[in-house]
Amino acid sequence: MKFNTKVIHGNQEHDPSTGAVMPPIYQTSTYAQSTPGAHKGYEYSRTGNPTRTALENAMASIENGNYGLGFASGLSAIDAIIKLLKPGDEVISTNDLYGGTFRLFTQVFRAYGIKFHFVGMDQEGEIEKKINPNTKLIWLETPTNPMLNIIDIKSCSEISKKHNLLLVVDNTFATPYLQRPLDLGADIVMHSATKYLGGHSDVVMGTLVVNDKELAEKLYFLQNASGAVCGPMDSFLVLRGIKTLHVRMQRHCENGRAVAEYLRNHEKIGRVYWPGFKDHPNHEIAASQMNDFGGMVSFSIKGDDQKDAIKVLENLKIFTLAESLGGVESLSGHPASMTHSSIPKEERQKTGVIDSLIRLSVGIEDKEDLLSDLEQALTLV
Ligand code: P1T
Repeated sequence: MKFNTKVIHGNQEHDPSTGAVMPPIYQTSTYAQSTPGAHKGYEYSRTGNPTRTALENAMASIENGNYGLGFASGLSAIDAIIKLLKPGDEVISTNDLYGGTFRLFTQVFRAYGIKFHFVGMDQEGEIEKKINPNTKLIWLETPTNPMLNIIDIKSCSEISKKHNLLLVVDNTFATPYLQRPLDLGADIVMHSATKYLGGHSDVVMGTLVVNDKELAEKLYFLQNASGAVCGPMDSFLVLRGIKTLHVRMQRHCENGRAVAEYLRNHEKIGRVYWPGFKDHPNHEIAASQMNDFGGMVSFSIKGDDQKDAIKVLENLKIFTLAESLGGVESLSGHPASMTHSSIPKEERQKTGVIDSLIRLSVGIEDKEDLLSDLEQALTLV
């Protein structure tokens, strides 16, 4: 089955009892048993819920994996992964990543004795420098949030296999429409389903997909034991979102390209970060592991004055200034004070997240309106 068919039909069945084409929202916490232990596959909705199962199966299908898991948020999905580790274990993570992931690693799990190394994985050889007998896991986002760095998943998977490490790819920015990390050798693919998968800025959710049965069982155990599961309504909304993922992503990519090119040719713009540019440092890797370049674009205004960036953000009209990304509507953000404020300034600046950086999640509106909106805001600086 091809991807565009999978998003609509992959691992999905009509409801067996009524033929309902979309799975019902099983808004129930528990399930009747005829005698203790005799049930129809569901006992309690933290452990399992049919609407969540439908979402988990659909996720596994579109990521080309065997097992899907749904969580209450992207961060709770990450939390479950790190709970696979024990005190003394070490993680090598990309140094440009979502601020909330950095906060979870450094302000929660460090206190439990897990050590995190942050390295520039877009440069060859950086991972190996940190590998030692305690290393257990490699964590990466590609493209990264917010600098749009590209990391070679296949070469990371060669390193992880050689050293018997788990390779986790946060695929939130790319989505399985553009990139399927399990096919490239990753062990776990993680999503903030809040973003492109849900696609309508109306739900918070996280998902994991894996191939290995034993790994899946460990994660199912943690999902149930810690209990940060997604509810049936949220599962339904993300399942509905997935069905249009391919058409939305096509337009996100088209509009993302138009915005990136417009900004690059604008006299007031300093730097534009978008992996589709031929001179992006890892453009060739992006072109080989992704089907297109996505709808996320970051940029700075010439002179790098934070006041100019704030002025532009305050004056955009179609781009809404808000946290998050991946919805049908265009959003703008100021990573330094919003999504990445939990990363200390000196750490942020090392990776390019300067105070004048603007991040855009380019939506699926008419691109001429988006460009006019940018134009009118940029005339003010
Ligand atoms: O917000 P939540 O669903 O818990 O997902 C966390 C998360 C994980 N990974 C990546 C790459 C993310 O971008 C996020 C959330 N990011 C934002 C809210 C943001 O605006 O960047």
